[in-house]
Amino acid sequence: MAHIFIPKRWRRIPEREATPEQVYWNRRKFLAAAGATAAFELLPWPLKGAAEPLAQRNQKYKLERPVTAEESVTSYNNFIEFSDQKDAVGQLASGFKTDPWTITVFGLVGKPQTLDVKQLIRKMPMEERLYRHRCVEGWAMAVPWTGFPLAELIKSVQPKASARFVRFRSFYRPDEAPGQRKLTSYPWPFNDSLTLAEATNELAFLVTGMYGHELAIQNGAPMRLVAPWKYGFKSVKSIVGIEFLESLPTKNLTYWHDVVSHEHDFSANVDPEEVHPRWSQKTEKVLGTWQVRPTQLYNGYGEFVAHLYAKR
Ligand SMILES: Nc1nc2c(c(=O)[nH]1)N[C@H]1C(S)=C(S)[C@@H](COP(=O)(O)O)O[C@H]1N2
Ligand SMILES: [Mo]
Repeated sequence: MAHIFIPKRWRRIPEREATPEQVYWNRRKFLAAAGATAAFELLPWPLKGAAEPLAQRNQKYKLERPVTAEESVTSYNNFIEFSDQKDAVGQLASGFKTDPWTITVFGLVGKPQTLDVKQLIRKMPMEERLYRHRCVEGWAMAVPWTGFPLAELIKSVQPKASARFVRFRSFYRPDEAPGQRKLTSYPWPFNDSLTLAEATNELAFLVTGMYGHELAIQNGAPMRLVAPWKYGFKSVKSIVGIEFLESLPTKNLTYWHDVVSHEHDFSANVDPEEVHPRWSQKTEKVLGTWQVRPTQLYNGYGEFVAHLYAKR
């Protein structure tokens, strides 16, 4: 049997205090189920360094299609801070430092703060969800993301009554991100926003892992938003700022809206009937297999979000 190494710090303090509740219970479950076969797995994430905490899959969010091969999800990326060539992003992002990483929460909140991502992960209730993802360009995928509900973070910073929008901001590090040096006409940094009602919807997920391990840099490490009922560009990667606002700003509101405002409205909900000037949204192609499927209104998440919109 593997030797179990327990760091001194963990021996001195009671287990309940030493680990966040979630990790504690997951560890108990793991111990009961597997015995102490993989001692490494028993340590909470920050001590392991690489792997995610033992997040349970939330069975509420179901797919009607197979999970996309991870290899496809990490080799075909929109992340223009690095490149506007999807197959070049992975390589160009590979040396990008995502640790240490802090996220500043500011604007109309009772508790503005700067959070260390690793500490945040230990505090939040981590879970795995299988979500569909649909890019406005017409490709789609299905991914097991690990993360926690955005609503949990929002609750903890106590938005003021006047807060109505939440804006997410990505990094600006042109020395390390070649796209930010080359694509100079774009409105850096990458921003996108949700209404507070959308942001506190149960589907809005802050993601720190995929396929049972840490998030790949090209997919938005160390933490990204995933709003699966909206076109992918709303799901800001590598977030450094979360701002609570009373009204919509006219600039840096939403990245693709700023760039091509006639093509994208603010809400950017997946909609097969959307009239896109350059292509139809009626169908989508599945990454990897390139199978063609009908696009679903709200990307199939109407039961969770349709009430937010008067339209249909
Ligand atoms: N910071 C940042 N976030 C971003 C983007 C980007 O270029 N920069 N692209 C968006 C777009 S258009 C899509 S479709 C998704 C792609 O996510 P994926 O590479 O994990 O599939 O990320 C979104 N988030
Ligand atoms: Mo996209």
